[in-house]
Amino acid sequence: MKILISGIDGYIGWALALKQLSLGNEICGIDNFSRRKHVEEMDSWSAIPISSMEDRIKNLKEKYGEKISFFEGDLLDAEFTNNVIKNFQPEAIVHLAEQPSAPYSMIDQQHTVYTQQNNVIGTLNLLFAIKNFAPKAHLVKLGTMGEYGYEAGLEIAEGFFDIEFRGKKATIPYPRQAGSWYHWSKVHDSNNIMFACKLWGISSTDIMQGIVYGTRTNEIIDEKDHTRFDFDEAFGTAINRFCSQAVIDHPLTIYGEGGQTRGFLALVDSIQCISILLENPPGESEYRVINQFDEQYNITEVAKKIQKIGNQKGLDVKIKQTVNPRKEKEKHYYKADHTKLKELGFKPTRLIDDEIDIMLDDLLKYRDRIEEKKDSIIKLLKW
Ligand code: USQ
Repeated sequence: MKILISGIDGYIGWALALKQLSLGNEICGIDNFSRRKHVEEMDSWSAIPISSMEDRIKNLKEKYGEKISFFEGDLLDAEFTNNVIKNFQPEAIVHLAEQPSAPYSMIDQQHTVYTQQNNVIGTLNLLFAIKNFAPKAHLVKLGTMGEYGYEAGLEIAEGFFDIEFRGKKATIPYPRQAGSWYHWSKVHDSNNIMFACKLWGISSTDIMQGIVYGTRTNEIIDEKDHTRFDFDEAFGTAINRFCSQAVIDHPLTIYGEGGQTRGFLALVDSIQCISILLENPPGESEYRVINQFDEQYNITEVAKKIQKIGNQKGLDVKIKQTVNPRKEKEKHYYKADHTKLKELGFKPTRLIDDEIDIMLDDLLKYRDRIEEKKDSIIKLLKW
């Protein structure tokens, strides 16, 4: 299969490229390196060092020859986007090229406008390019479980749900109640993609993904294969941040009471899920929504697991509740359907405890790098 990965330089993009190449598929990657720049803006870096794209591609070409190509560019540049799709003629496009941080989107007006413009307009340009130059391509788009939000107090359906209102029945999209400007950008994307499928007959899978964590996949073996791993306040997500904090004896930063519940998925299984979705595309004109996560925990439960496993390794892991910088419910009901991937054959391969164990071992090797940038752990980014 010919697969275009937008955002190939990111945490998931790089790991996915390695997997798909190992399966014999042909990969074209695009990226504007915004993630590297934004993490630098937070005075931070990836805990695990990653090479330049030039070196990454050089290494891959030695193994996979012409099956890998890369173009630097921005989806906001419609001409660039059109040319890539026209010339490569992908059968599938995995769209990961978005600004992914909720805290970053909340910094100020400029960061909010940037996030929504980058994400929403970039996706629109991609949709037009697909319509005009590769109308049969399957668009796999990374959305987030955060699109549904955590306020409803109801079970969350997988995309669509049945409703009866004043005597009439209908199947409609499950309501979205996002909690940050970033999460809203994904909601706007979802609406635009759903409409494009209806309007132009595009087929798309919109993935509502939970929090992804971990340092490894089956293809990440040598140091040169590693994907990035962030721990700063904006770009590090809860588990990855906590593990980084644990290895430098920084107290784990629980916001508020730590009662917020999330769905979690190991990186290796996120890559497995995306691969399954690529192999099982939806029908023509179909807009398919997938809820993609495995286990579910609240933030305190996650911190306690890391404390226990860290202490078994001789670390002295402390937990410290801080004032919650976010506007979010401290505790909430959380039950979300996630059956479609299992029906397609998804079998989780990692449990959270095993993965935390591996992550701590990997991160201990880079303790000095985390220590050097530890001021980026708390930047006081408020909602
Ligand atoms: N939290 C802490 N301490 C920290 C960091 C976070 O207590 O040091 C809490 C937050 O208050 C929040 C929860 O942990 O209640 C999750 O925060 P997060 O930063 O790990 O995740 P979030 O902002 O939701 O965003 C991340 C990714 C985003 C993805 C989303 C999936 O950055 O790209 O869309 O996870 S989900 O959460 O399922 O919407």
